[in-house]
Amino acid sequence: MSFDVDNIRKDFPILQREVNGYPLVYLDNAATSQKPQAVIDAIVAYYSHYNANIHRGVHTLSQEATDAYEQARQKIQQHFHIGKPEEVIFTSGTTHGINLVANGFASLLKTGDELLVSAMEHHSNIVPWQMLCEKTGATLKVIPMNLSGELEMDVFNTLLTEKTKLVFVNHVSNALGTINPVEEIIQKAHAFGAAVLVDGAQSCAHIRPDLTAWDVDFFVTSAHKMCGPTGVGMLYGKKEWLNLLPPYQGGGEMIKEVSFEKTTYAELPHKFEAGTPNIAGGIAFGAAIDYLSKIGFEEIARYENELLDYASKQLLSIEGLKIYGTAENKTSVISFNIDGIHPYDIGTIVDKLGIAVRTGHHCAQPIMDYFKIPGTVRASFAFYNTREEVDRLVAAVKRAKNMLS
Ligand code: 7TS
Repeated sequence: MSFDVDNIRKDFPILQREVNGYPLVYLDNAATSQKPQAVIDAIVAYYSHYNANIHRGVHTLSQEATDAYEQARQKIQQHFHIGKPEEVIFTSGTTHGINLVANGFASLLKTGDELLVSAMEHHSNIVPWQMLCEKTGATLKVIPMNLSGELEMDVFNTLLTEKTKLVFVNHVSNALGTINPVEEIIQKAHAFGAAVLVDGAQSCAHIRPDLTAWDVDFFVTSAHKMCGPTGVGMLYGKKEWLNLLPPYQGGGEMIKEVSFEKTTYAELPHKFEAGTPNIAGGIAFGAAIDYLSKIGFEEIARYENELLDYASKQLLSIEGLKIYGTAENKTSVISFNIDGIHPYDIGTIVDKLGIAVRTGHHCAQPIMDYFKIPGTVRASFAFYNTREEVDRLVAAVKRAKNMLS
């Protein structure tokens, strides 16, 4: 299928709407992507035709719902190149997946152990590990970055020691767009016997990773970043790790047998899936993967890279505008500020012109501290955005600058 953005846009009902009297320009895709009709239809079909709880009923509806949910697990398995379906754990999203792993490591760490985190993480890949360090006496060390927003890999090499037990890093930074060299990080960490968790929340809409080839220990992501619904995501863990970690939550579905004297836990993946899950969400996650796969991740990357180049050049033509995150390898995220103007003021004015961007620290305060700024304006592009929308953004930012300076 050749890439036809006008046709693709027809798949997204929300792109037809107006905001403040202007056609919507949605450039907050890093916060959450918009949903194609196929994903919306999958949710409606579940609730309209086969709504039932899964894994527990002999009745037809329950079997249909279970089949659809398990098919979605298989789609996720195939999409991310995962060896076994039971290595795919449904979660409520990236944050849930990271907390599950961090909680599991509480019984495996001791004082003196070291954990490495990158300088460009979302708070959800920092705070759970800080909580883990408080519980266990382990120490958190930071892999620094340079002014382009690239990790300092030579410092990473010196931080890695026999004491390093875990390394966690995002595949793509939500605030800078940097694509991190995760395969190199995994290889080097493994040489010291450390496990690696990759946060794929920001990469999943742009890159199809091969988790088996990476040999990564854990990978987490959220469906809503890749055209799926909110409230559902996935954790991949190597089977040996998932068997070693204790359950995160206790309840129905995650047990083999329960008595007041002793409870035994279910096999993977159910050991980590206590309670009734987001069934419609899981099924629609599968529909989102089908939808993106039909367009093709190579086509998506090619188109978004062109859009990124064009938008970067156009924005840099505005005097006083500075882009944060200029890594050679980056996705279609542009964080910027204009001299002397608060990002919030720019965001508010462009919204009046129908353009959605995010402003602030983007839940990545250490990055803002590094650049000594309170926040940025962030325009994050998806494959359904257009050059005309970039032009609308640039014109709106110019107007905001004139009004505010
Ligand atoms: N990790 C990264 C790299 C993220 O970008 C986000 C969300 C998360 C984790 C958390 O994902 P959740 O689905 O569990 O909430 N990032 C953003 C953002 O950039 N703007 O809004 C949410």
